[in-house]
Amino acid sequence: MKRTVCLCLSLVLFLAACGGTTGPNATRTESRTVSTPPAGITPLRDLAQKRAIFIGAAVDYDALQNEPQYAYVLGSEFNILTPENMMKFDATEPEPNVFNFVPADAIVKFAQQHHMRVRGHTLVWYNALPTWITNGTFSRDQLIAILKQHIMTEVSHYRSSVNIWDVVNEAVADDGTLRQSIWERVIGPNYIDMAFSWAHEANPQAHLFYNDYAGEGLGTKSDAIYNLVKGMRQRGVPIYGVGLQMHVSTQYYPSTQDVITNMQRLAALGLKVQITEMDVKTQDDPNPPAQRLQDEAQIYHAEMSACLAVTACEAFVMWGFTDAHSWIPIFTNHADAPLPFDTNYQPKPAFFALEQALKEQ
Ligand code: 9MR
Repeated sequence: MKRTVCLCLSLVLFLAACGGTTGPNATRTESRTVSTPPAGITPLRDLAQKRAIFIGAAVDYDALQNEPQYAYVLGSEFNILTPENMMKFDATEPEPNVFNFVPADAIVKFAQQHHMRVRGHTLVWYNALPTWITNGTFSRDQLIAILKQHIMTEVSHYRSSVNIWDVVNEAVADDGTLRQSIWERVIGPNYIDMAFSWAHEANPQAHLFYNDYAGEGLGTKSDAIYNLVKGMRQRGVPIYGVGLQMHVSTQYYPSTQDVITNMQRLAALGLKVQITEMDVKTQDDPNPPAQRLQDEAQIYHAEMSACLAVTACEAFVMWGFTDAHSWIPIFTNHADAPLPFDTNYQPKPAFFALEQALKEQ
């Protein structure tokens, strides 16, 4: 890591010596091309700290292992991270009662070395399940025992290192009904309350979140999520907050005001909120590429501004940080540029929009 930093600094100095810059803005952009953050530019994490929020990204384990620049930018710019896949059920309990925390431990160690918080993601989801679960034929009591043991083991393993958990992920369907899943079908709707109770039992200090997408602004799904967590609060379930994923596109995104209104009604229930998985799909934008990046930047600015406007919004986390590593091109089978750094780790307009929003009072 030290070598990378030295190399980057030398390149910055070399560029400066070559007179490769022509003004204050150019200096900033040129410097950013070779390294982030160059001397004199405030990292996003420092700007975020001044505004009393965390800023972060989901972490691709392979990229973290294999790309020094990935690790360097992640550790320099952000103060919270989410393992993108390595804490999911299929990764952590691939066989019954056989747990594997090796990759996730490496990510947590990186976070500790860089003074970053960790969002544990995720304990109960309908997706990313091992085949022994999806192909199994378990009774209700058996599945309850399996889920309890999974949650207790994982949360206990990270008791001293992870104090934010997405306990239940995406339990609400797009029409606002409870999503059909193995958990809902075999255990019934109260699998959600049970999961939160077990996570709380394993780590009473942990901040426990319900996390979902397409419920950031106002509408049917947002109402359903609100009603779900309101019920949980009324039943005394140990829920601490709601994760608003914020997978949006330049063609559809919730307005700043709708997100603020939604965050405020959740806060009125005594809950915190975090933006947990933001990215902006640009592939359907009919505008030329340069305009797409401006559209994207404006949306990052809008959603960061919403978080900053609501005291209960604690964190702004993106689903990655570089276009070199995003789930969207893989999922859509189409090139895209959804994140604030490009594939060469250069900051895009979206990066500067986040920087600007964090600086605006
Ligand atoms: O980005 C993740 C991708 O690499 C995985 O294949 C997928 C299934 O585990 O999950 C993706 O992350 C999802 C997250 O865990 C929950 N919200 C939606 C994310 C994007 O699909």
